[in-house]
This record gives sequence, C-alpha cells and structure tokens, in this order.
Amino acid sequence: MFQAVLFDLDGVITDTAEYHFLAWEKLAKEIGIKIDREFNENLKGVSREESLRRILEHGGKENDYTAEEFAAMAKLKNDNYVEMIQAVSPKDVYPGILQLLQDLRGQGIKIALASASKNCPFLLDQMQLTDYFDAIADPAKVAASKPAPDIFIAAAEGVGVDVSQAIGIEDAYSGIAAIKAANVLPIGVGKAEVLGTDIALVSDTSQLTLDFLTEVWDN
Ligand code: B16
Ligand code: MG
Repeated sequence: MFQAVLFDLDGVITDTAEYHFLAWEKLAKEIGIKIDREFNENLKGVSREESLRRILEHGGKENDYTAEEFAAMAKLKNDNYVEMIQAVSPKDVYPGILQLLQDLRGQGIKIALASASKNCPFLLDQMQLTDYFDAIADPAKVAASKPAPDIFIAAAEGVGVDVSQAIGIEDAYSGIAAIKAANVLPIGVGKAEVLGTDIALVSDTSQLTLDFLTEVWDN
C-alpha cells in the first residue's frame, strides 16, 4: 500500500486557474499583450516568474523590460490575484477531495502539498483544509520548478516517505512530468491528449476515491 499522497493544488484541490488567468490577462492588457484561455493552458503549474516570461515572449516583448520592471509586473499580478482569492471558501473545494483527505487520514496515509503557488498556505486556510496536510512543500525553497521533480521530492521528504511509496496527483502537463521525474506514481486529472496515455487518469476529481488510488497502486 502507498504511504503518502502528494497533491497539486490549482486544478486538483480547487480551481484557482481562472483567477490566475484573470490576473495575468489584466496585467498583459496593461502592457499591450493579448492572452486567451487556450494560451493560459501553457501557464498551468508554471511558476509566477516563468509565467510572466512566457507572456512577454508571446507578445514579442521579452527584451523590453529591466529586472526591476519584471519584478514589479510579477508583484502587480500577484496583488490582483491575492485580492481575487480573498473570496475562496470551503465551497470551492473540488468534488470528492474532502472525502479523499478524510479517508487517507483514516488509513494513516500521509498527505502533502506539492504546489508551485506561494499562495497555497493561504488558500488551504481559506478552504479549511490546512489540518489535513502533514507537510506543505515550500516552492520558494526548491531549486527548480515543475517540470523539474524538486517540489514532489520535497513534499515526500516533508512527510518522511520514500518517493517510491508515494502517489502524486496533478492536472498540468508540467506537473505530470515533475511527478514522473521524481519517481512518484502519477495520477492525472484531465484529458489524455494533454496529460498522456501512459498514466492513470480521471476526468473529474469525484473519481479520486481511496478505492481508485488503491486500484491504481496495485496494478
Ligand atoms: P503563485 P499549482 C500553480 O499552482 C499555478 O497552476 C500556476 O498558474 C501559478 O503560476 C503557480 O502556481 C504559481 O502561483 O503566483 O500563486 O505563486 O498548479 O502548482 O498548484
Ligand atoms: Mg495544477
């Protein structure tokens, strides 16, 4: 039996992707770059700084700003995002997630967070989920962001479980790549066209039951 489950946040526990998109869209518009929801798929699971780099490149403005201006834009986006997520509440937890967390706890299986977001401690608090987590890996302390394995390795270390005994759950391509690189068993939330045909997938978080995870582990 697996000993830990390492959760991504945005797209697995709740839908903060829409807020990230709205905050990036606002900033991009201010500097004359247009982004849409299709482009936003490239930003899922990607760090704040890398997201901004991709937006500037998308608009052909990657050489237009100093390091200070770049940092100021990243801050501005985050200020907007933080304002938006003040409204997040327990109602925003995706279907099936609370039950899964309770069942994992009941079985003594460790629970850790492996999110790229520096806002995740606040979000877990808003959703009243903090107490379920045995460890929250700090994205500010890992050397490389997803698709590098660092955040999943840090999450497993945080709960004292070897990566070979853990399951990782992700909704983003970069996140699945990170889980694989960490030698953790991946489960994807989403479509095979995006996440690949070689891993266990659910189309909806309500399918993420303890029974399903056990079945994937045993196969
Ligand atoms: P922040 P995840 C990721 O969360 C988001 O998917 C991504 O869009 C965002 O840029 C990143 O967190 C950093 O977030 O600006 O709040 O530090 O999917 O890894 O839970
Ligand atoms: Mg995600």
